[in-house]
Amino acid sequence: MPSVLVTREIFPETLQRLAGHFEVTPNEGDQTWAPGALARSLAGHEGVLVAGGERIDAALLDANPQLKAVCNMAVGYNNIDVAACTARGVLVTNTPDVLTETTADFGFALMMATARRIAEGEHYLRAGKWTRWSYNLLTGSDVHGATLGILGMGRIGQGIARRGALGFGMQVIYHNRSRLPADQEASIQARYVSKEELLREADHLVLVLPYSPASHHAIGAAELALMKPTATLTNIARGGIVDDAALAEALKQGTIAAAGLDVFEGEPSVHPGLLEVPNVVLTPHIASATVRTRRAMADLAADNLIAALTGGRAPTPVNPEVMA
Ligand code: 8YV
Repeated sequence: MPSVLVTREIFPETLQRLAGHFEVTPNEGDQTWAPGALARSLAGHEGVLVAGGERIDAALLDANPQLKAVCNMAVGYNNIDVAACTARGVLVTNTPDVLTETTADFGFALMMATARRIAEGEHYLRAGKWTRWSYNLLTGSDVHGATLGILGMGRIGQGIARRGALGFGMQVIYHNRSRLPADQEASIQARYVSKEELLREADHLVLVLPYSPASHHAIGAAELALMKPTATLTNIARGGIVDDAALAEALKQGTIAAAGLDVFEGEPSVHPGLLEVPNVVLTPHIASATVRTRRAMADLAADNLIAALTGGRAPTPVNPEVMA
């Protein structure tokens, strides 16, 4: 029986299912991995279910030449050196589609919470500061009818665009590495613009692009300076796409009005400047976190692992050339 490691605590049902095919080493007690510990613990395992974004790099692969499959329980796979895996014949899989609508719901919710100052309102009330009605208490900016800017127009970006255009009458503009075909643009009523126009025109800018060296600090001080002082920025993509220090400063100076962040550079640590400013809604990387979606992600990661190591075809490969 092949043997596999699961990097984080996951649904017991998923572990049971895997145990029908493999010798399974779970992460008992959901321990975090010290540097180098994962590479050592992978000794003897042919597969790994990467549940918490753990880093799989060339050094880890070199230390584990027996490894055949790396199955990420996430759609994003910037934690995995895919080229190094491919060069060594290691299959990489991810969990696309099953989380698209849930993540788009969350992106929209975080954008709304940011625009309408919902978290600030809750803190204000809990702190006992609410003593009277006031015409300008926590006034935010409208979402309906506003211009929604989307940077990155994959499946989740399109889900957010659809919500904005069809549900809230927003004008949707987007920028992406490649432009969508005209019929797809029409179906989500989105207009392609340059990155500069996106930054200048958006009332609410949502980041939904994958992280790569090319998208590192795609939003920094210069980009924030182009945005409207009334604009909001929402990041549900990856930390590292935003320069968090520059964003904290921009929020402090009023360069933009507010931000909603589900992902951070160096998470779970959060830049102290972001913790100090009131005009930011902070959530702990939970955009895909509904029970149904997390189950679907775990099921799909398990489907991939089982297929990869038992002679089947993995349903959602990242480097399908390895299966040829
Ligand atoms: C994961 C995510 O839960 O799918 C992604 O890319 O960001 C989340 O849904 C997270 O990456 C942990 O694996």
